[in-house]
Amino acid sequence: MPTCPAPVRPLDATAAAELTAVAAGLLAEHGSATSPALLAALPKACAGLGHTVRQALRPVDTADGLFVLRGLTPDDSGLGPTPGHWSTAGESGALWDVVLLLVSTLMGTPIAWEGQQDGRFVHNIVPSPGHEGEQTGASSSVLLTPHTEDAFHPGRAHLLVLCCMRNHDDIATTAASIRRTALSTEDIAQLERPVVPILPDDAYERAQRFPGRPAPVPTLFDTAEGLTLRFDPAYTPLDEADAAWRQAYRRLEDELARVSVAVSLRPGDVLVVDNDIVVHGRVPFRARYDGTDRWLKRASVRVPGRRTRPEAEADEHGYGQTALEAHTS
Ligand SMILES: O=C(O)CCC(=O)C(=O)O
Ligand SMILES: [Fe+2]
Repeated sequence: MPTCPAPVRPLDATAAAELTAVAAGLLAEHGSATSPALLAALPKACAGLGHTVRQALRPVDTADGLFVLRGLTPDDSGLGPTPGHWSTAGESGALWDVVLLLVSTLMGTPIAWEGQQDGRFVHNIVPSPGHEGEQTGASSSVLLTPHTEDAFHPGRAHLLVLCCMRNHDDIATTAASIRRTALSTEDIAQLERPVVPILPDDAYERAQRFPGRPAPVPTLFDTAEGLTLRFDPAYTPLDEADAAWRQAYRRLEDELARVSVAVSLRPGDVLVVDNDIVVHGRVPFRARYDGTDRWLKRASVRVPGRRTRPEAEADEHGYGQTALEAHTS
């Protein structure tokens, strides 16, 4: 097994068993991973978790903004077939939805979008027939270009949490940290200017009808801890920008490609990426469509009180929809 190119945070067997047992208890009590009562119960359930689990699930603390939590052990035969589409996933792998909600709640507040995957707080990322060439989680045959998750939206997640259910063909998620890039001060200054907008992506069925065109946004933002970024070239009308900005943007793309790591998640691995520091994507692959396909579960988390974005992004209204929060805590 090749070594993991991202920092690995081990979760020992006792802590993994504790987390899984608490998730199983919540699921048994509430009947469904999408139950509003289960969502509301998350903070209390987290408060009851032991120190080892809580310590393993502290927020991202690596300089480059990502880590892989390793130690959870889904049982492949018990998972059932990989769903053919997110809309037919139902309760497939529901225990892991709850595990992911606990992990997310330990790090912040899970969020969902009304217009995406039926408002679920845990998304199923599976390749789906007819979607092979899209720039969404459901694609397969194309490179999913590095992006900030929900880049168009000022209320996007601070953390993206991807839990691997199945990945028989070792298909890699890519991750590139802005903190590892080397850009000139001139290029940084160019990209701190709001020049072009980022448009809503194809995964938002309802947000497509959001009013008007979004305003131009800066690509880079300087904070006390270093640069953060908001980047999604596939949904950015680059040809509307001036030449100097475009050249700086191209150099940013090149630098992100240079520092990109390919993380092939194993079942049970949870990849946590700081969505303000790291852009992620996926290498192309051939879907199997036989119930054994690659299958990830994804949660999005807000971390209250973060100062990683321009002030102007604090107001998320006017973007068609606002994020739903799993609980208030
Ligand atoms: O499939 C992957 O590895 C990542 C897909 C992706 O971009 C996402 O789930 O947000
Ligand atoms: Fe993504």
